[in-house]
Amino acid sequence: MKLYYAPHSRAVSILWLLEEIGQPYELARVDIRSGDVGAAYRQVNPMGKVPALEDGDLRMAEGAAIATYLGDRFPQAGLAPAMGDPARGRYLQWLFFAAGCIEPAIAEKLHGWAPDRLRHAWGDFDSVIATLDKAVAAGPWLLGDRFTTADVMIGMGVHWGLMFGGFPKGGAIEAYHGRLAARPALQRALAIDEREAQAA
Ligand SMILES: N[C@@H](CCC(=O)N[C@@H](CS)C(=O)NCC(=O)O)C(=O)O
Repeated sequence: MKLYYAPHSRAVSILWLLEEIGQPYELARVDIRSGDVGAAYRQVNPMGKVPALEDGDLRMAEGAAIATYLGDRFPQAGLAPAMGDPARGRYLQWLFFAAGCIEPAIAEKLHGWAPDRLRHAWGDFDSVIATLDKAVAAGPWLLGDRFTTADVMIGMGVHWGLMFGGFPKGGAIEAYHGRLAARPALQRALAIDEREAQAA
């Protein structure tokens, strides 16, 4: 497998997931900050963005889709409730909540967009925070004792939200982040990301 990646980007969530899965993979650096990723990479992802994944003949993009694919592709890692497992419904809900609600809520905060709960698909920053707070309060993970790919995608959103997105400190969300930060796979992914950033 090959992960198309750039340091300090959304590709870090898939890097973390690959570290959780523990199967061999390689990193392919994409220079997203040069202004031109090149025609060859646009064959992989017409948006020119990272992450993208290559697995045999498959090339695919969009972090949430890649995470869903990888969770199912390696059932032995135990990171995704199987098809037909009732837990899969909630699992998918949280898997998509990261891109669908957390990301735009951070953008709302960062760019000072006027909240518009009714019209905005993510509700608003405050309702996303309240929902998240409730979801992670019991813990340790979103599905209770079961750590899943959804924790990786939500967890990366929480990581960035606490760093620069105005997420509240000192409550359930920060405690959840503390549990995530203790995972060796996340520590390895962040170390790889830092090493790659230094080498850039
Ligand atoms: N919807 C995409 C967003 C990916 C994305 O925005 N990636 C940024 C890096 S964090 C990127 O590649 N930007 C370069 C560009 O747009 O040219 C996903 O969730 O995977």
